[in-house]
Amino acid sequence: MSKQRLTIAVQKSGRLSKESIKLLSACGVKFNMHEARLMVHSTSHPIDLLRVRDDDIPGLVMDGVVDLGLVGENVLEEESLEREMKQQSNQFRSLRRLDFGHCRLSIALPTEQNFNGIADLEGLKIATTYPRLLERYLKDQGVKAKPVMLTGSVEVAPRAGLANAVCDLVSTGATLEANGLREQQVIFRSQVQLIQRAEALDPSKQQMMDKLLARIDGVQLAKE
Ligand code: PRT
Ligand code: ZN
Repeated sequence: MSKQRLTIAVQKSGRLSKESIKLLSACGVKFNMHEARLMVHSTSHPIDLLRVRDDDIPGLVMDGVVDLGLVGENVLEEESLEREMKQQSNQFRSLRRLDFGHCRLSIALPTEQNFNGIADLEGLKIATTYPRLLERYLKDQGVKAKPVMLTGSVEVAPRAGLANAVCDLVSTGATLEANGLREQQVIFRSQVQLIQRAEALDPSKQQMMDKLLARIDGVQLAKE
């Protein structure tokens, strides 16, 4: 990777991809997108995009492999907690919260199940892709429940007999409803953040960075 080019990790394909590219385009950063490519060079600025799974973005920034990343706070905080536990580096700079990718991480139970408060979770198995965020919440609440890690199809876990409840991302609530679940408790609210690696950028990259940030602020302001 060239030292002089700013590298930005973005989600390759998923809910954040389009908005991430749209934001950079609105900043005047042009790309010739090739769907299959991992690395895309800007044709207008010394900027390279690294297109990866969203789960890999925080680690790439925390390890200083890329300069910047656009990622949901749910994934960012989960990775940060995971690394803290493993005593791995989890340092990064939070530059901006951006106005997309809004969602919440919520605990949901089968609709027919009585729920009078968090204490009712005691002893339950809760399926989730975010075990660290869930563990932190349960600990804060003083409730003993068991996170069951699933990387997908979390919402079918109760019906499949894998868990009693779920802790999953929600935006409209339609998915929970379609699976006979009712949202009971929001544990984390998320939107996309622009993050930077902890180690300082060299001056030419920092200059590019300052310009980009000023344009992002302009774009965000114009949206309001
Ligand atoms: O392949 P890769 O790992 O990159 O993608 P992914 O499948 O892990 O993630 P993706 O593209 O689904 O989501 C990327 C990010 O978008 C998440 O990490 C969140 O920060 C953000 N986001 C915003 C959401 C949602 N809204 C969302 N609704 N991510 C997931 N969902 C899912 C949720 O898991 C559930 O299955 O949508 C369903 C619920 O939606 P509603 O509208 O029915 O409530
Ligand atoms: Zn993912």
